[in-house]
Amino acid sequence: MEPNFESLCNEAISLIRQTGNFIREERANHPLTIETKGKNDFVTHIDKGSEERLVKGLKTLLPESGFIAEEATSTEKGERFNWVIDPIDGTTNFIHGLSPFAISVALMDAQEVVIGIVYEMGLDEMFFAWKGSKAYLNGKEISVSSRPTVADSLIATGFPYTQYHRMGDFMKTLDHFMRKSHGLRRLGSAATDLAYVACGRFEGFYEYNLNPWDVAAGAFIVQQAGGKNADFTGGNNYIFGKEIISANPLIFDEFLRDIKLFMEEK
Ligand code: 2AM
Ligand code: CA
Ligand code: CA
Ligand code: CA
Repeated sequence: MEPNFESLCNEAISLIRQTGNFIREERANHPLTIETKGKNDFVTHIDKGSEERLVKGLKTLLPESGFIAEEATSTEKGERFNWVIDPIDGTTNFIHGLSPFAISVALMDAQEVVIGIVYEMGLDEMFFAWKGSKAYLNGKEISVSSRPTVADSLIATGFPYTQYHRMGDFMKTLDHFMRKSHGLRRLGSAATDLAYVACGRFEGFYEYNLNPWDVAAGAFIVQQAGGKNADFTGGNNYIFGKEIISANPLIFDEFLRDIKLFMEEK
């Protein structure tokens, strides 16, 4: 039977709220256990606890589904449906007691995203959309901004953790947008950056070396809010392709041209 994506989205939202409560409780009442996965790559016992709760609950909601989850507490793959989960996006912020950080959950039907949910916990903001819907923030419809040029735009990005050979080119984009745009921001949670493009707080966002769980939900919400996503060549390999630009449709072409100028791999 074909799942109803609207009710599945609503059920996933209540599960995510419960998981958010677990994260808050655990953070307030217990010391944080921090492990290092690599240089500047951290995971806490709460990331894992959050993911285990999400996996268990989402499996109950859709028994035939599998998972692509950052902490790999389940690596089971679904034939058709897979949940793409980041149990805490912005762990470095979370460790330092700083906002934003978010739970990010997407449902993929083969290669297509059909549900996207980003719950930013600092401001208690639930961003979501499902296939065929508008995009919503705490139940109210949202849309991307209508600022027409990069010069008018607030642009978000993230700093590279690896692929340092691309760092020089990336630094040039910072220099470029610092001069050209309204301003540049680095919040530390890619899922939140995308949610903020969806509701018009940012006009554009770009980052390289992100993983599917960082972007799948947020990029889908941007799309349903009237925005556009691409990889740095302008193609549609932005979920698994480790490069994403996301923007309102008015600045999109100009923004992509600017990024290509510096970031297109030679
Ligand atoms: P995380 O907190 O789930 O790891 C910020 O630029 C983004 O980069 C966040 O979405 C963050 O997700 C991700 N990030 C943080 N550390 C990272 C690392 N070492 N490698 C790749 N991505 C990372
Ligand atoms: Ca991580
Ligand atoms: Ca992440
Ligand atoms: Ca994470």
